Amino acid sequence: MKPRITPETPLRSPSGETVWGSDAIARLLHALELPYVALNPGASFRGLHDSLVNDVGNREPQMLLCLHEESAVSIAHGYAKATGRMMGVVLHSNVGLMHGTMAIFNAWCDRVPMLILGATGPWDAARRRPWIDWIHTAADQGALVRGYTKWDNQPASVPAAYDALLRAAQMAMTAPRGPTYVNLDAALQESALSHLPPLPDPSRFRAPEPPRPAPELVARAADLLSRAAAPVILVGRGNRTIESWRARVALAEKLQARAITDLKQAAAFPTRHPLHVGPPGSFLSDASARAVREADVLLALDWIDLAGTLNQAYGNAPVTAKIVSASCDVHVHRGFSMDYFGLPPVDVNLLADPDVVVPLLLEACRARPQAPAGGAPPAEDRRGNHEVLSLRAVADALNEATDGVDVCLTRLPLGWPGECRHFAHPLDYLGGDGGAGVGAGPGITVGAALGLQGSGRVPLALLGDGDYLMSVTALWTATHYRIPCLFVVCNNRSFYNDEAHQERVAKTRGRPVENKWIGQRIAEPDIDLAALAVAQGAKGLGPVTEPARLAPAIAEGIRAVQDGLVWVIDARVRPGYDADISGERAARLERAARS
Ligand SMILES: Cc1ncc(C[n+]2csc(CCOP(=O)(O)OP(=O)(O)O)c2C)c(N)n1
Ligand SMILES: [Mg+2]
Repeated sequence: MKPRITPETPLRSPSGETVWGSDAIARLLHALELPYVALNPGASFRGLHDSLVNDVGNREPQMLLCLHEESAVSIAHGYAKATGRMMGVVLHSNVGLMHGTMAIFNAWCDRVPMLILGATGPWDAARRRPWIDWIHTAADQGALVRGYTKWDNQPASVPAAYDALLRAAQMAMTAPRGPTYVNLDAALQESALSHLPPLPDPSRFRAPEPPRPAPELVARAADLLSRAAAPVILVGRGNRTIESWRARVALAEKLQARAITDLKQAAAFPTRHPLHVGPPGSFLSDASARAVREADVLLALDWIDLAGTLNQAYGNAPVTAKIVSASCDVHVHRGFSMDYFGLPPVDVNLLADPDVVVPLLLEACRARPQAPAGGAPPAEDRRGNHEVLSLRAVADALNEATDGVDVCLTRLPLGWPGECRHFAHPLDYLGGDGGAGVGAGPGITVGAALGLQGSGRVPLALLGDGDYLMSVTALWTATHYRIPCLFVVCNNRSFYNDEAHQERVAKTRGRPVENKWIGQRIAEPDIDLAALAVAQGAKGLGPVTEPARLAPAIAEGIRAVQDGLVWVIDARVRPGYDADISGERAARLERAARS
């Protein structure tokens, strides 16, 4: 997809004799067809900034100015979630990188590709300006993000920078995908070159085709699944193509296997399908846990935290089901964070991308004619008359307002009742933020909206007030570049998730539950969330307090987004959740299963 937003067109610059180090780097980024670079400016990359504007003309990549580096990274994250494509980010020296780190961690945990360019004051101390170049030069800047990037490098010459950028792009796009970081020395960017080192041809440095598992392993997996009495598919991370979606459905139908999905990852299987066991959540529902426990063969398609899921279903009892795993996630495990989760037992390990594996299994499996034992009841479809604006009431209003409209949910709030919204297409929902770093929602939504331009889908975020407030200035990038999207802020005027935690602690310790709001409530004064949108050129509506008023408000917002606006609705929801999101219930079930 080519950039669709109106570029800020620079005046033509006179063609001079001199070529600069950063010109060479900018031309390579152009050759890589990087569509956008999100950034907040800084002197450490003033050379590159000049080259992007004046040498390559602010086109491929086109700059997206962001008001905070965390938004810049989240925008690239959302863009990759919606399109599967990588865009760039430029972060200023150590300080810009520090601002971007949480969002980089989210992108890493979510396995999305991203080319992050960094910059440092001149490594050659003799070329540093007093004071500022010294505080903005770090001995090993990449160390700040090495634990949650696939690769980092600080090239010392233009040919080395070519190599680093090609490698960074290739590695970011090789599954399991993720962010890579190339730190560009300010002095290298600002060096005059006697000639432009010849640009390499990026088509010769592309990410490799994904590997296919050995045919004998596929045959063994297919045999296990075809002979199973109660097969279950844990449908985890998958791509956003309709072909892969259909292949998953075809496999489940051929095997008459029940399918379980999860809200941490994007829509990957139709939730209304009779084989789907729901509702999807951050943890297994009771019905899903039962299905896992009763399965004799489990097929895990890059399922996030397979060991934890087995634990929830089995407790301490031995895992009796045979397990087939299709995932290559093991290739990105690093020592810093535990996003590799517990070590699950696996009987057939297909070390490959699940969307490569599914069509192979579909071909190799024999059809199982019988219906699955105790097929899942269809997910709930009830609509209520709501007296208070609960998350369930928000879901009903959303369903009413989006009837017949193609919407892409770019974010769901904590405590979302998974049974209240169905997914029928891979772009119906983009999944969580990967690292559970609050503040990701606004940027991810703007980036996804950018990627969805021209698709006919309305980008729509339902997000917490805490999430919105942490990164609300991401909206300005959307209004400035005319990237339409709709935000429905589920405003409980609290970091409520943690009120629930304080309540649990108080109960355990016999202390007053009434104190749980202290240090949590975002009230007195209430923040005018709509005004924060208006201040940035978006339309802001609310607070909406009446349940009956929300559906018309969302419908109006959708029309506005279709007309090209950025629209925010402050929906005053009651504090409290309609789903278990703490994992405490899951842990209780696990303990019960153990005893
Ligand atoms: C960066 C970051 N800070 C703090 C937290 C801890 N935390 C988890 S959920 C949450 C509350 C988020 O508030 P909001 O988005 O309003 O959702 P609510 O809990 O009210 O439903 C907090 C503070 C976190 N996960 N990430
Ligand atoms: Mg809140």
